[in-house]
Amino acid sequence: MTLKFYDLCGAQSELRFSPFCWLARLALAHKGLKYETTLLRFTEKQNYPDPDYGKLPILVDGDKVVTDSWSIVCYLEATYPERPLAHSSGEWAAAEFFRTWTGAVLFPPLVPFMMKRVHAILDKRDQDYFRDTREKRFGANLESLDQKTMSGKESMEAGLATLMAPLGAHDFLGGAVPNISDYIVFSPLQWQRCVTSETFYDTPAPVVSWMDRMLEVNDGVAGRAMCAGDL
Ligand SMILES: N[C@@H](CCC(=O)N[C@@H](CS)C(=O)NCC(=O)O)C(=O)O
Repeated sequence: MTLKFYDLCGAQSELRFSPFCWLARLALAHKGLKYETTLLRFTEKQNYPDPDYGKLPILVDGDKVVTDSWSIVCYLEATYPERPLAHSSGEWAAAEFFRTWTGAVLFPPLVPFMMKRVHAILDKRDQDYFRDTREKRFGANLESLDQKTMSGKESMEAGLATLMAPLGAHDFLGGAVPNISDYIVFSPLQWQRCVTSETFYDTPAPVVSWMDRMLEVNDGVAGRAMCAGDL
């Protein structure tokens, strides 16, 4: 049975940027699973395997439709246990920590910075949809959200400084090899990397080195990704 992965793309179909899609995609790559990819835009929900859910990523495995990146991770681990994403319940416990930490510490400063820049890489129909939905969600226009970016510098740098503790002593959050915690923390940074070459914070050297390693693992799936900044 062929696994089918539904991923979000920008105006250029090879520009795949969603942090949640990256998490699922990195989990698939870690497991070395073969799958078919369908690239879809925000406004093509009628072609999503679950149009009512209306979000990506989605994984389809036979008649099983798995929505939500973390559910996809858990489904893959349960269904395809070879090449585990974590090797012990302790590693899974740490992953739960990093999942909460990433949501609480990395996403909040990144989101205001990213909105205007994600908008710029979408096709016209998606741009209208994205502006409308995000401006309603945040109660502010995308440009004024961007003005909050500089106030996120301190919290982003404090968050990345925390990562220096494990990454100053280990190559990966998983130790000598990457595990699911690495993919969780890396996904929002890969989101930024794919969308823009701009930044608003300084990254400590051990985190830069870890990022470089993350771009190379699993046959360089993350490093080979199309980035809007390179176009
Ligand atoms: N909790 C979900 C969130 C997925 C999500 O929000 N995906 C965004 C793309 S980054 C999406 O498809 N949004 C659809 C929309 O805004 O219409 C997950 O982890 O997969």
